[in-house]
Amino acid sequence: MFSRLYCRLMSVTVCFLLACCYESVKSPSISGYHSTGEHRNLSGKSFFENDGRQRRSVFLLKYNATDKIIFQSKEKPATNKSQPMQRPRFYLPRRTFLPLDPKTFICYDRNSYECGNKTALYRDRILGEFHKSAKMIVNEPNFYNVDYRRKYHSRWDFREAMMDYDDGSMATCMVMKAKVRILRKRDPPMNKLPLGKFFPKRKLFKMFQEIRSCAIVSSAGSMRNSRLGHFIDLHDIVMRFNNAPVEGFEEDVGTKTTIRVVNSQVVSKAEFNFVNSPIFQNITIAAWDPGKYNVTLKDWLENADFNLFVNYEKFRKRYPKSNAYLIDPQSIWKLWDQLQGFTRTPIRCNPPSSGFIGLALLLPHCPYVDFIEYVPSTRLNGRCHYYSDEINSACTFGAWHPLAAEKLMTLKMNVADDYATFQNGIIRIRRPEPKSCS
Ligand code: NCC
Repeated sequence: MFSRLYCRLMSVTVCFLLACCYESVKSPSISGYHSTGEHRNLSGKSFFENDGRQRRSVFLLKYNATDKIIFQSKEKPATNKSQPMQRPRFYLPRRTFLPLDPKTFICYDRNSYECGNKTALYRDRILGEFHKSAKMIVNEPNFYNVDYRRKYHSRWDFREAMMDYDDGSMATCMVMKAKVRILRKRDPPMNKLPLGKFFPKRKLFKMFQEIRSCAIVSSAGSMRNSRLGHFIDLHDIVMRFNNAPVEGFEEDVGTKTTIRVVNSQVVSKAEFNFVNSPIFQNITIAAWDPGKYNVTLKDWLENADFNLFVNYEKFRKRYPKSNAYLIDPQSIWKLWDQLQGFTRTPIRCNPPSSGFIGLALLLPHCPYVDFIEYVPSTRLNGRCHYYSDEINSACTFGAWHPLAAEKLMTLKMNVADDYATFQNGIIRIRRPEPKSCS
């Protein structure tokens, strides 16, 4: 078994090195950044190889901006001020302090020793905060009736042991294995129910002949002043969340929107104006609601967390050509299972955030995904969103969703180097080869 594993590790390493050579020879840098410098952090390790993996700058890429299918919406902030704002059902504690002063870690010369050390120190502080936050669960109610039993059999023990040596592909495969998906017309019981008639016939992203790259734009406050708009727009698919606007923030968040992942509060609450707001039109919509853990789709239809079905039907009636889908709630909990399986301590018994669900939905369609400001860069500013003035660091470090665990797992999958991750705010996740996940 070990010799097979050794062979697999060797082949993965060889492929990775070949891919590195290929890209660095073929691909011009679009920003002038290069990641050839060898730096050591304070513990003496190269910070490009801090967990045994060689990582690269995400800017060493060749972009071909031609023949893209671009979906643009005229986006205005999607909150209808005339509608009373409903308080969220779930309490999100407000944390107005930042656990660290990110400004002291900002640096620009990625090849300098000093910048390398600053970035490595920042990385260690952020990881520390995520670990702390991931462990902060005390007597939380099990609202979703999560009944997860960790399977302590020999295979599991072996898998746990292997996680220590994981090069990231195990984490990525686990996310892929959740098979987060949209519900289709033919899925029972939808094939027999009126709701199923409203589902689009087309498969997700059917209109794309080829997808070469995807970007996910988190709604985090640290998107502000990122100036990553152009970088984001160069991707074939751009995913955004909920009612996060583009208008007025183009330089930082880009102009292109292909898909929005929206939670059931946004679909159902009048203040978000889901059916009428232009922000949700002429793009793909993937709406989700968790229902309860381990229930049938029939039960979900009767007991959704927020009743998104009424507005979903209205939306589909009004825009019959729209690509508006519902995400299979069972697949969302499978993703939660994978996240818990990956994390050694118990995670929050609440569904994953839209960000993590979006990643799991998108990854099977893209050779790689650039996730922007999901892991906060040194631009971290305490704001909850880039488009609001609310100060709440709990939005970044987690308070209700198992956000800290999600971000730690995502960091494990990351192939971008520390400078790209913690100074530029970009992590990159490559879709694994199907064979490597078997
Ligand atoms: O805030 P939200 O998330 O819409 O953000 C979308 C995704 O961006 C990532 N994010 C956001 C802020 C931040 N500081 N750091 C981040 O990493 C997360 O991955 C997040 O998923 C949601 O996940 O759907 C959520 O939606 C909001 C809210 O419903 C909508 O914004 C509409 O107002 C939830 N807040 C409340 O319900 C009060 C939030 O918990 C999760």
